[in-house]
Amino acid sequence: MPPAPDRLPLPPPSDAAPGSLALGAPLVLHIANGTSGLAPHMALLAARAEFEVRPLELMRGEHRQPTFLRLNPFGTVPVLEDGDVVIPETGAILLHVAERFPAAGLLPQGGAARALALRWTFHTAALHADFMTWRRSMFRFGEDDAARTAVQGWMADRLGAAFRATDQAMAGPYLVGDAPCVADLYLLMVAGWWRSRFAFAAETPRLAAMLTSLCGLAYVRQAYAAQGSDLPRFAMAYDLGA
Ligand SMILES: N[C@@H](CCC(=O)N[C@@H](CS)C(=O)NCC(=O)O)C(=O)O
Repeated sequence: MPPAPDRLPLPPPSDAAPGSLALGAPLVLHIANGTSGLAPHMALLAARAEFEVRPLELMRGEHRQPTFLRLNPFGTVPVLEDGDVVIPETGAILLHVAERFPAAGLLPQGGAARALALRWTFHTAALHADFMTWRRSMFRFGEDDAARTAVQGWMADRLGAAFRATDQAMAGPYLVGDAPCVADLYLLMVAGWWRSRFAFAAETPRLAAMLTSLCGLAYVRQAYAAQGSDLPRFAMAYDLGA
């Protein structure tokens, strides 16, 4: 994945009235295969939404082209277009899909369960940001092995501690009780990227069971397959030296 630009362009002026929503047109999900669009892709499939996926090639810099920067001036995928509404940011897309398709049950409707689902969604967004910092540091530090090793160690501590705490704090077989919500899908995506660096089954058995169970869902399998990504496995030991 290419490094983040040092300077970000300013957002273009918008003609839309603040807060206006023009929903109804076909949904379009902009992604780069195997990256942060995996969880939104799962959510759209779970919701049985009609949507089109438009993959970009990050290595070719397609996310830095003016047409894409008009959608997301920060130049990151995923971005969801829902009619006139353009939604960058993985967590925001997940919550939007959950609210747009309530019958899918991807977000509890209210009360403590909803608050908990929001808590886990934001918590996972923070882990996601840390993960991306680590990914970008690999480019930033280039041949500087000491710096790369230091960041890698810091990230392993940070994500490992977060996964252990999650294992302890889960309110049921899923993050928020008996059914998966968007936060579970989000966590699956991030944990899947870290699967060869953390002994999920040995260290966090409840979390590993939850992630494994998610991987049995048809819409989850379909999203990984559609993006040409291997389905992560959490019940086995990876070679953690990798
Ligand atoms: N905060 C963003 C981060 C998304 C992100 O970093 N996406 C990566 C792909 S996984 C990307 O677009 N990288 C291209 C770049 O930063 O130049 C979100 O939650 O969607």
